[in-house]
Amino acid sequence: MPPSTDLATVISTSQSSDTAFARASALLPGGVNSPVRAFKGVGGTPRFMSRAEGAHVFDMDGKPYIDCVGAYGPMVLGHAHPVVTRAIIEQAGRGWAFGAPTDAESDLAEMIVSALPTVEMVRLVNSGTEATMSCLRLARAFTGRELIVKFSGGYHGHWDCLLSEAGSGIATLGIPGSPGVPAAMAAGTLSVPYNDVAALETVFAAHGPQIAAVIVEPVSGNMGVVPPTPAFRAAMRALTRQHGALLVYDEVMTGFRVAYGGAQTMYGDEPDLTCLGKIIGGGLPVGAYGGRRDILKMVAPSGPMYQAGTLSGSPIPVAAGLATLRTLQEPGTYERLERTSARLAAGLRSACDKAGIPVTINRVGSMITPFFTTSAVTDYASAKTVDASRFARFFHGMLERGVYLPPSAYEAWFLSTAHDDAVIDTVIAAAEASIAAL
Ligand code: KE4
Repeated sequence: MPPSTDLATVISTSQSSDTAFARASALLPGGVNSPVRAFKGVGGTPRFMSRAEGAHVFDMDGKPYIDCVGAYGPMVLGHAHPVVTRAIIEQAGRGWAFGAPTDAESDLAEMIVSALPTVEMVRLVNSGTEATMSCLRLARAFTGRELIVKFSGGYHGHWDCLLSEAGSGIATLGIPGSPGVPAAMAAGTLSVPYNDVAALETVFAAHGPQIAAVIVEPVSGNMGVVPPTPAFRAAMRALTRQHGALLVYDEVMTGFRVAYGGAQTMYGDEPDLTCLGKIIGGGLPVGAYGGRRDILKMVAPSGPMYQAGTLSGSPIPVAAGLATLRTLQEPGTYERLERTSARLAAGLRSACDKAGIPVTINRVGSMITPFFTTSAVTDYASAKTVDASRFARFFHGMLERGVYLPPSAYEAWFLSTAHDDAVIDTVIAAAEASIAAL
């Protein structure tokens, strides 16, 4: 929902970014290469960034911002981390696209397999979208079935079958969520409310024998942060097993984020297949899908299910991913992320309480979303009760005070190991001032 006009008084501006945005808008659809970056959800001009280091990004004028976007997840070590930077530079000096396998790809695959016990074999690709698209093709190939179940508010990349919205009723086939998505592609996907066990049972009762897979964000981040209930997680595993469908955990966002072994390890869950991205490339383009060996063996060339990629497993993104995961293995990393993220959540809560602003703060590890609403937020319908205009004013107040948030009320904030106590204190102070001015 576009922000109301009273935002005009609070939207901050930057001359350089205004000029850059005007230029970009003539060359790139919406002036950006990914829609969320265009500030449509909050109004105003996106800040064009020029460099980043640690917990900070810097716009074209050199103005620093504490970064709570983290490139939407990958930058869990902060920007330009010296170990990752060195790995990228050293690999660049040895070449970066061979069209041939390298041993480093097995190193990264081995780290993923070691971190996630349910992943016995993995295929590297170039993005989260490629990971989920390929993973669901594999699920369909392995089961010989076609229906996919996803959850409203869940985002798994922009593949046609996943740009499908709920039809008129719970068990009705999906309808296109975007122009250009063929009705037939959307119809193969059923959308169910997140955390709704009864709705999931209804879908399986109606379509069980035709369902190839359930794909879920094991902690939702794309409607804002919404954790799963234990009953919801148990029902997904029980119903897929009972009906011979596969359970796919889309951990593109949560993998190596909420825990080194992702949400599945944190919760003790056992999905059949897992999708990864973001952190496993350290901010360079890497995605992956993996899981049970008996399923992965179907992927070409070991099996008949085709999937390929010119730059899959490229040496520089793989080097960045390896350096990132190795650094994340340092003792105390996730305890530190937990502590600083909890401090930020408490600071946001206290600022809203002081100002008498209703807020629901959902947090899992270093993924946080403050929802300006009076209700609990457990699914997409409750997430949509937020006051988006109030969020937009808060967003611009924070931007003006040097804190860069995701420009949408329905995104997760991502903290990094570079967000130390002093940085968190600055974010809290900016939030107190911005919330008091709402
Ligand atoms: P990419 O194709 O953007 O690498 O990954 C798609 C994807 C798949 N699965 C999950 C759970 C995801 O969160 C994503 C991408 N996340 C968004 C953040 N809301 C990326 C930001 C953007 O689209 O610019």
